[in-house]
Amino acid sequence: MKSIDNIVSKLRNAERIDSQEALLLWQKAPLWLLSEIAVEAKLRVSGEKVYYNRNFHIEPTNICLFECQFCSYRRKAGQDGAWDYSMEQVLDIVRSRRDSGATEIHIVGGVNPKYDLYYYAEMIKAIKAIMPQVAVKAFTAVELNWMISRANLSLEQGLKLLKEAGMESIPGGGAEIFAPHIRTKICPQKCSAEEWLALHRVAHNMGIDSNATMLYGHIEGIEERIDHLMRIRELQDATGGFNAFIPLKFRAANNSLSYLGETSITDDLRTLALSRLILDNVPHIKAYWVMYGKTTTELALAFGADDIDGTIEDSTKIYSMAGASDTRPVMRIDDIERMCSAAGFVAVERDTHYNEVNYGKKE
Ligand code: V47
Ligand code: SF4
Repeated sequence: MKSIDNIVSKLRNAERIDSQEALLLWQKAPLWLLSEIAVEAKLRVSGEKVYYNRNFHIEPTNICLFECQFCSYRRKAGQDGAWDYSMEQVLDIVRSRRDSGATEIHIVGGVNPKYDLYYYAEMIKAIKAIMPQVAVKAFTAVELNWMISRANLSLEQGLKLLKEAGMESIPGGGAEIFAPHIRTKICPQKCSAEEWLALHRVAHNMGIDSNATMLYGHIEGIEERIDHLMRIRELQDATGGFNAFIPLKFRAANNSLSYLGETSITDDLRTLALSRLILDNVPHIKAYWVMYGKTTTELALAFGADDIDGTIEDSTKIYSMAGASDTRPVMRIDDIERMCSAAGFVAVERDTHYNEVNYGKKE
């Protein structure tokens, strides 16, 4: 068996590690060592930069047919706490933020049978008519899979329709954990891992880039996390279409898995480092500040993260309903800059596709 020293020296030489090596690294490497080699890997990719964007979310509805065990956000139609915005209400949100400087709108919601692919294509078109310069990053592969198959279209046909409407990118949600024995327990109605990966593969081949996530800290073990990361790495080798990977910490309030509690910050940091070290072909590792909270996000920058997501402008409820500390998530740009510089990095504004945005900055 390989020693931990061999594995660390491979990583220091930017060589790829396999599943067994990743497992040994997880079991044997102390936290400080993971921090050191993950930051070395981050520096090779993005130097001293840490990226953020100006964005807001639209969550058109939380009414959902599915019953994912970890979800604190879904409601049945008519249930207390359910919402279902009309097209005009969605467009009012966009109008009210027209001058916010946002470069991205992130749209996700429940799987609500009231709406179909054609309705969402119209929604994207109407949003783009109000904010033509904004990139629409919309719908998880689970939502897309559901609406495209319900329209009896192929993945290519469905994605083409949305792309022509103005969808530029796909967020990373719905991946959860790919291993079927865990996936069928925590989100039995969601599309399979193979279907999630197939949708991203087709999107990438059509020039639609995307992100990938992993929901960890519930009933999965380290083997399933490593398997998940390996499957993302394999698809990325084939397409190169993932911009960022986002480990999502299970937040335990108000859902059917609340009895599990939450994993430790040490586990969060080790998972970030492991993600950076396994995913040698995914350029950006995102520490989603809304989910971690601001304190852990600052620490995440010492474990290989080079992106913290965006300003958010108090526009998402998924995490506040699951117990995240910021019940009204907003991050000011000077706070982002302070956080990055405190961790020894430089905050850089980016767009959805990781082009740097320099407007409004002094040369
Ligand atoms: O797929 C739901 C997760 C995801 C809980 O692509 C939960 O830039 C933790 O994917 N505890 C949706 N996680 C959010 C998402 C995302 C977020 C930010 C940026 C991007 C991006 C994508 O939220 C779901 C699920 O994995 N989730 N409930 C919970 N209780
Ligand atoms: Fe529905 Fe998404 Fe919640 Fe699952 S995670 S129950 S698909 S809203």
